Amino acid sequence: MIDKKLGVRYDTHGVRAMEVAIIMGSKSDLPVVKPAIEVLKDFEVPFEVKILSAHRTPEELVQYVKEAERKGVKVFIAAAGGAAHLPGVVAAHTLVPVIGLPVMSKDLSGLDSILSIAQMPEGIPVASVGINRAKNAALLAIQILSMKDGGLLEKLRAFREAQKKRVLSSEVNLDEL
Ligand code: RP5
Repeated sequence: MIDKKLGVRYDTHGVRAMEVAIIMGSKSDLPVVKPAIEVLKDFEVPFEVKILSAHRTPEELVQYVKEAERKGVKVFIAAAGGAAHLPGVVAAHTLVPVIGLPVMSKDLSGLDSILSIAQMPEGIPVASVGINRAKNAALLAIQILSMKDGGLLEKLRAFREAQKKRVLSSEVNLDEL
C-alpha cells in the first residue's frame, strides 16, 4: 500500500517497507557506522544492517543486494576501509543509488578508502561522503528518499533549522580564552 500524500510504502501488515540497506565490510566498521544508524532511527527511516565483504564474501554480497532490491530498498549505504571496493561492487549489481562511506584505515588514514570509493569507472557512479562521515551518509540517503516523501522533507527542514539555530546561538566568550 502507498500513502500517496507522503509517497511512503507500507507492507500488508501496515509496517513501513525497508528503505535503506547499510552494508559494512567488517564488524570492525560498526563504531564508524553507528552515527548513520542513529540518524536513520531519529528520522524513523526503516533500515537494515548487514556485514558482507566485496572480497571475503563476494557471492553472498551480490545475493543480498538482489534480495534488498526485491524488498524495495531505495538507497544503499556501503561502508568499508582500505581497499574499499564494497560500494563499487554493490553499485555494479544494482540501479539503486549507492552512498559509499569510507572508513578510516590504519595504514593510510582513510585516503585509500575514499579513493577506492570515489574513483569509479565511468558508467557505475557511487556517491562518496568524507572519511568516517557516517552522519552525512545517512542524511544524504534521507535527502534522496525525501524527494518522494513529504514527511521526511519536513523533518529535514526542521533538522536544518535546529542546526542553524545552534550555530547562530553559539558565542565565543573572550573571558574563557
Ligand atoms: C575492510 O577492511 C573492512 O571494511 C574494514 O574497514 C577493514 C578491516 O577489516 P577487518 O580486518 O577488521 O575485518 O574490508
